[in-house]
Amino acid sequence: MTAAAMLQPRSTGVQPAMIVRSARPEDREMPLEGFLDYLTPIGRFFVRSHVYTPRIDIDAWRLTVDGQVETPLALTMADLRRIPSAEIVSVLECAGNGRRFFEPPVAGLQWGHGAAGNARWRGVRLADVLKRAGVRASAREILFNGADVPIGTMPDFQRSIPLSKALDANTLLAFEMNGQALPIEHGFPLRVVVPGWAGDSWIKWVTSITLLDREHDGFWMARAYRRPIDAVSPGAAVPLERTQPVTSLRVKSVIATPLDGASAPGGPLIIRGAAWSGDAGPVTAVDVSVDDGRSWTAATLSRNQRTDFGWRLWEHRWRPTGEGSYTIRARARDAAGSVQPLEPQWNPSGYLWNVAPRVTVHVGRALSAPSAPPPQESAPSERPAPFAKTCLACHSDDVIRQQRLTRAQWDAELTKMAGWGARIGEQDRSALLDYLAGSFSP
Ligand SMILES: Nc1nc2c(c(=O)[nH]1)N[C@H]1C(S)=C(S)[C@@H](COP(=O)(O)O)O[C@H]1N2
Ligand SMILES: [Mo]
Repeated sequence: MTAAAMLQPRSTGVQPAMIVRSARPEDREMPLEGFLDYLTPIGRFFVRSHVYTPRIDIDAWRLTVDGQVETPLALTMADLRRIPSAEIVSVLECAGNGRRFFEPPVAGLQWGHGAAGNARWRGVRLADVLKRAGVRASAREILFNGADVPIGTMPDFQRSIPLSKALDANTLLAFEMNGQALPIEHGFPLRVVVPGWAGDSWIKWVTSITLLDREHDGFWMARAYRRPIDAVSPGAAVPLERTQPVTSLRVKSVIATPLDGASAPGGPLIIRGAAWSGDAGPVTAVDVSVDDGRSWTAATLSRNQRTDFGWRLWEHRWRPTGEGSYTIRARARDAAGSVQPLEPQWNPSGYLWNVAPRVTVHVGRALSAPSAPPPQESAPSERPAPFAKTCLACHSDDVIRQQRLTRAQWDAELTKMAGWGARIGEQDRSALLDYLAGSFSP
């Protein structure tokens, strides 16, 4: 092993407490108790990778900067380390966090609340790197690409952000997370940090930056990570031209404890969680209701955690007035005055869930009904023969088993996968569709 190879951090490995949404590629969710930590430990930080984690040869690694610049650059890590560094605490949250709560269900990783974490990021300001290259007047958007390689004929994961966000002093090219070298799952050796914006803009393993005179028109900008411009009735289709790219996160709180369905013996109870916003941070207040939203009381926010983009822990001490079931809700407010909604705003890709969380607790002796058993995964019928070679060649089956889709939605998924290189014969296709629609339905 060369010295350089030793520099590459080992994988932190799957922590037993993580919820594995997909084993291959790696997609792991933080359990709810993670919202009790101010800084999320790396081993508990969610992972969202569209494709397999790449291998990085740090000796050969370069960051290129080209396109609408005066001087194209090819920087080594040593070059970057000579630029004065900056540090910021920021939430990283996947646009699809909370997708499993949308009704009717939508396709995609069925994240609960935990595709979010709060970390201290250190790196160089993107603006400082762009300044060295010389931004031409024609530059409008900054396109990032990473070292990960698409599976099959899937489009390469590339995203662009507007020049104004790229020049913001908070936007970094980070090489450290919580004081350690960036772990490989989180983008070693360098990732984009776009505080306030959803995770899809935070490109990992970044190797190239291209200045464009317009928004990038690749699949991941033009077809994915887009949200409706107008309100949508649940389940309705939205034409692409009535959508816009996902950018800022929205004001949000999550209840870490008590857990939904928990029983409490009576006496004082502490309700705790975390709250954050996007470009409109910091969070300025969290209100808690113990009567399902009829009345609200201000929770206590941690005083030394008021940053623009990090989350704030909050707590509310509560003494139940008697035995029975109580429905607890929390609702955050940000510096712009936006308040967490009480009702969902459904959208076809299940993005930006930020509904005021709701948990029910049973206080007192076991008089109250025991909590409902967790929903059973429907028993899958027998897998058709082509399943293994068509589906499991590229990804594990966990990503399929978590879906709850109609036949039409499964049909659309098969079309998408065929477009990404899955070879599905006509006969195999109907067998697969019968199996998927029969086994994993809403
Ligand atoms: N190169 C690359 N960057 C990427 C991704 C990816 O698949 N490839 N996933 C993005 C998405 S959708 C999210 S939510 C975040 C997740 O970052 P994490 O795995 O460090 O939590 O990385 C983003 N950056
Ligand atoms: Mo994401």
